[in-house]
Amino acid sequence: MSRKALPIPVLLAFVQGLMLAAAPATAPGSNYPQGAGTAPMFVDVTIAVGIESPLSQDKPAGGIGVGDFNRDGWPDLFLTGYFEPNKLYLNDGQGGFAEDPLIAGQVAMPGSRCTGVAVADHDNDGWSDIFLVCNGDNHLLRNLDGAAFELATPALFNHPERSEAAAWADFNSDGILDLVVAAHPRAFPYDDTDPDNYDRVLISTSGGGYIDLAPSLSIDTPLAATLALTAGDIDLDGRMDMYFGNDRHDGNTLLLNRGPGCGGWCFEDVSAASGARRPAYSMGIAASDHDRDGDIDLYYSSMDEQILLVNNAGGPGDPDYAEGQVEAGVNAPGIGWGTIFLDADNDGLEDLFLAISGPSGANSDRLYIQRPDGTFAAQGPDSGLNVLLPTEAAARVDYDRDGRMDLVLGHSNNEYRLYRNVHPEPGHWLGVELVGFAPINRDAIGTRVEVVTGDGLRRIGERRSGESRGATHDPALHFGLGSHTFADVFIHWPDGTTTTLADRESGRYHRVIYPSTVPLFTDGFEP
Ligand SMILES: [Ca+2]
Ligand SMILES: [Ca+2]
Ligand SMILES: [Ca+2]
Ligand SMILES: [Ca+2]
Repeated sequence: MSRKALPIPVLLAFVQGLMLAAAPATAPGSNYPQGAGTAPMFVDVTIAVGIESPLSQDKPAGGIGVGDFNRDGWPDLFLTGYFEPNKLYLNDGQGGFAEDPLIAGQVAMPGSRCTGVAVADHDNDGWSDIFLVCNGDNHLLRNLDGAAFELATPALFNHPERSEAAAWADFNSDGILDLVVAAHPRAFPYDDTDPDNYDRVLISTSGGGYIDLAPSLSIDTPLAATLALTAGDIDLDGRMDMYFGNDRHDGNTLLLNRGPGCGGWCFEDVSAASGARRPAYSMGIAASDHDRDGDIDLYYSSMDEQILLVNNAGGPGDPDYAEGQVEAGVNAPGIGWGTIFLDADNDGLEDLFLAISGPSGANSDRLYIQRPDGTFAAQGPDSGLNVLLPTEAAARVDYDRDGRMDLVLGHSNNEYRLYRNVHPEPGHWLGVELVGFAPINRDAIGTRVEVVTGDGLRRIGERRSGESRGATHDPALHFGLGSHTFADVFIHWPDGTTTTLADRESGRYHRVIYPSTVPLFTDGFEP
C-alpha cells in the first residue's frame, strides 16, 4: 500500500471523528460513560471482516497468534482449531481478512489438537514463524518468505505430553531466541519418573542447536501443571525471566535470570521469596506496570478468584509482591482464562480484560477500566464484551491500526470472534513497532519501551512472549497518551543500549529499527 493511500478503517475513523465532533464533549481519558443509551465500546465484526473459525466441540481451549506473517504492515491472525483445521487469516489492510489457499492447506493440520501459539521469527530470517503447543506432538511452522509454511520441528521442541504454554525469549543474550515449553501432565498424581512430565527450557548453543536446561534448574514445583507462561524482564535488569502460571494450586513459579554460569545459565527460583508463588488454578497471565511505580506487576486468572500481585519493589530489582485484587476491584467470581492488560480508552492508564468460561449462565467476560486513583471499574453491558458465551482464548491486536486496541476471543466450543474497539472519545495514543538486527533477535523480544508524557506519567511496555493463555499478542507496543499529543520515547534494547526519541507525535505507529542512530520512521502501513 502506498504511503498516501488511506486504508478504509482510517477513513472510517476520520469520518467517525467528524461526526463525533458535534457530540457532547467529554474530557479525553475519562472513564467510558456507563448507563443506558451509550454505544458499546467493542463491536463484534467477525463476520464483517470475513473470519469463520469454529472451535472444536468438547475441547474449549483455543490458541491465538498475532503476527505480520507476510510483512505488509498489517497484523494477521493464526487460530488453532484443535480437531478443526487451524486457520491463518491474512489482514488485507482494507478492514478484512482472507486465507491464502496454499498456506491454508499447509497450516490446517486437522486433528493436531493444538491449544497454544507462540509466534516469533525464531531463525532471524525476517519472517515470523509459528510454534504450536498441542495435546500430543508440538509443531514448528517455518515461514518461507511469507509465501508458504513448512513443518520444521526440532526434536527437542516436540514435547509429547500435553503442553499448553510456550514462550520465546533470548535468555542467554546471544541473539538467538530460546524456547520454553511447559507441560500440563495428563495423569494426576504426577509421575515424577516420567521425563515427559517436565517442562523444557531450551537454550541456544554456539553450535546452532539447543540444550534443555530444565533438569539442572532448581524449580520448586518441577511437575506443576502449567497452563500459562510469560517470558519477560520481570525484575528490569535487562535479562529475560520466566513466570509459570500453574493449575491445581501447584503454586506459580518465577525464575529470575541471573546471567552466565551455573553449568549453562543461571536462573533463581524466587517464587516463594517474592510472593509470586501464590497457589491458584492459574490459567492466564497478564504483566504490566499498571500502577506506574516503575516495577512489573502481575495478574492471573483462576477459579472464583483472580489474583493481582502488586509489586512493591518500586523499581528494578527482585520483585516484592502483595495481593491487591480486592482493593483494586479486579477480583471476580467465575472461571477465568486468558487475561490482558491494555489501554482500552487511551487515557494512559492500563485497563484489564478477563476471559470467563463459566459457570453456566454467569460466563460474561470482564472489562475493567482503570480510574485515576488506581482502582478499576468493571464495565457493564456498554463494554460490548459481555457476550453470554464461555471464553478461554484472548489476544490483543489493533487490527485496523486506528490506535484503539481490539480483541480476538476464542469462545469455547463455539468460535473465534474479533471485537473492534469503537470507543467514541478515546485519548491520544502512540504505537511503537520494533525491528531487531544482530546482535539482538530480529523480533526485538526483550526490548523495553518507556513512554513519558509532559505530566511526567511514565508507561512501561515490553516485547514479551507467552502472555494471556496460549496467545501471542500484537507485536506492536501501544500506549495511551490521554490529552497529550506528543511523548518522549525511550527504547531499551536487549543488548543494553538505549535509543531516546524526544517529542514523538501521537496518532501513529512509529517503526524503530535497531541499531540505527537515526531511527527510521514510517507511517506504519508499509513493509
Ligand atoms: Ca539465545
Ligand atoms: Ca508496578
Ligand atoms: Ca485506560
Ligand atoms: Ca483498532
